[in-house]
Amino acid sequence: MKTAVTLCRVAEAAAGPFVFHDSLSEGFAKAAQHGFDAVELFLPSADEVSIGEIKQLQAQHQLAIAAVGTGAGMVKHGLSLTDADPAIRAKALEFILSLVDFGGQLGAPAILGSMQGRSSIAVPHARAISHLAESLCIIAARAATFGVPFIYEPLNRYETNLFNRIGDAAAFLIGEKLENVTLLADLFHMNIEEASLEQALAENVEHIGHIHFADSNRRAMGFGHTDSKPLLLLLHQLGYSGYLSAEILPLPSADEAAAQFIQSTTL
Ligand code: LER
Ligand code: MN
Repeated sequence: MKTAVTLCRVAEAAAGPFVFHDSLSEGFAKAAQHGFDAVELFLPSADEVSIGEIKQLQAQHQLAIAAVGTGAGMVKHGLSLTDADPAIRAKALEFILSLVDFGGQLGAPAILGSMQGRSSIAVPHARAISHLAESLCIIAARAATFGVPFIYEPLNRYETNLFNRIGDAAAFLIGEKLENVTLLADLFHMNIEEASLEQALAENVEHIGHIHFADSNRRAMGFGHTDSKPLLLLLHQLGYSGYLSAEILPLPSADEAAAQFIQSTTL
């Protein structure tokens, strides 16, 4: 398993679960210094930084790009794939495709988290799910042109009412015959929604392409009440070979969170 750390450049997400918020050059340097294999980028848009600049930072610090988040479309522009307004849904799709193209040029998949939105009186559940399936089909096909998957993240009930559990999301992918979409298992969300973390991971491992390895309180593992060692052993036994990514709060400080994360992912 490989490790990644989140670098956030979105001002509206300054209080979010991201470790480093400084310039990308500082963030890459910190990631390398702590011994991460990769960075996960959370950017305001696809034109925030050129592909050349990212490649130069990668070469300088020997870091891969694990994934690219798309949540800025929601926190900055209020866009979602399940909005009642077709014009907003279209803008949401464009925004995500631009980040798929950005990540794709770096060999990295993009993630759909908060931009999935939620169902409402204006957009009943079945319609929201059908908007989601339609968009995933288009986005996953674009990702495939770069030879990368697209990552869909079930979130806890306070952030979406579409899919909260990994098994339900996996059944949805199968039912809709969605190809080239993998699931993101965020252990913080799973701590709220799953009856058993182990069971949810074991039953759905073939669909899981990325992991946000966070403790129950969204701090680094070891700073909350999740027993992480059995989870690490299980993932190892299951043959999970993707990233364990530090989408965690930078507490008590970014450096201490990063150091604890690295320690907690060492078997
Ligand atoms: C995104 O990865 C996530 O986990 C959401 O909770 C964003 O706030
Ligand atoms: Mn997450």
